[in-house]
Amino acid sequence: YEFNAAIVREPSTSVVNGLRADDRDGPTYEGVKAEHDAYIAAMRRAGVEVTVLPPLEAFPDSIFVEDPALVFTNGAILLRPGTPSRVDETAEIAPALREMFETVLELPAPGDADGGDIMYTPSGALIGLSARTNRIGAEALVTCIEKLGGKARIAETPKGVLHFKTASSLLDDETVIATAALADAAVFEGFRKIIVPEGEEPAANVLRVNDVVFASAYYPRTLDMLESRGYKVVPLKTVEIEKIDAGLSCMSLRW
Ligand code: CIR
Repeated sequence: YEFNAAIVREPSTSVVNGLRADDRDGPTYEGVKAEHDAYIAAMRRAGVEVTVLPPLEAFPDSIFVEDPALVFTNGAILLRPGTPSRVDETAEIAPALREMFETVLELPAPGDADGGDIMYTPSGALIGLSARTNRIGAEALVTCIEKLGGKARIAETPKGVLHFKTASSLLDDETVIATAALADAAVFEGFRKIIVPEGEEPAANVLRVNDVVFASAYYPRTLDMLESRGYKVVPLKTVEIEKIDAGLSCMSLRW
């Protein structure tokens, strides 16, 4: 969670058609744009140099750059998003990554993996299986991460969660925040676990950036809990992006 650099992508006006699990109303472009602008400003205040990529009208979900790639300080991995409308986002982000990283690996076909399912921890990456990340993809990804000199292991996640990190996030070297359902799933053995209060499940997607924690502004009990444990919280608006199943980690690639 110590980052110097990040990549984000401007939302396109097509973001109003972003994927969502149920057919509730989509967000407005202006609403998403305002939340995204505030997110970039918070990143910069936290000491991160942010590269902003241009919007892609053909890809409504392309603002969520976390999903088509994975980055480490010594290289990047181009992923294969596990939903048809997002597969070609990888080719769109590849040129920027090739410019910034000397080593860029590619997740081989036929497996799928979304970056939203990968959590970095001090002992290696945790890859959560989900509707977007299948076992073949996860196993191939372990090999790619090892080629970059890292470690990774695969974790089962409960059904009904879009991404592993929709329901859990790393807060510091020893601590994760998670929904009760995921915390019970035993993937976080050895970690101190902070469980989000019932009714505030989306609050489990926070983003630790250097000495602050970005958290959704709408879950007061979670914000209190984080503050009372000594975390410096930066509350950010997420109403619009939550309408398309997204949270704070999804909007950047960080290293
Ligand atoms: C999708 O369904 O792919 C987008 N509407 C939301 C992606 C959220 N990304 C993430 O959790 N890493």
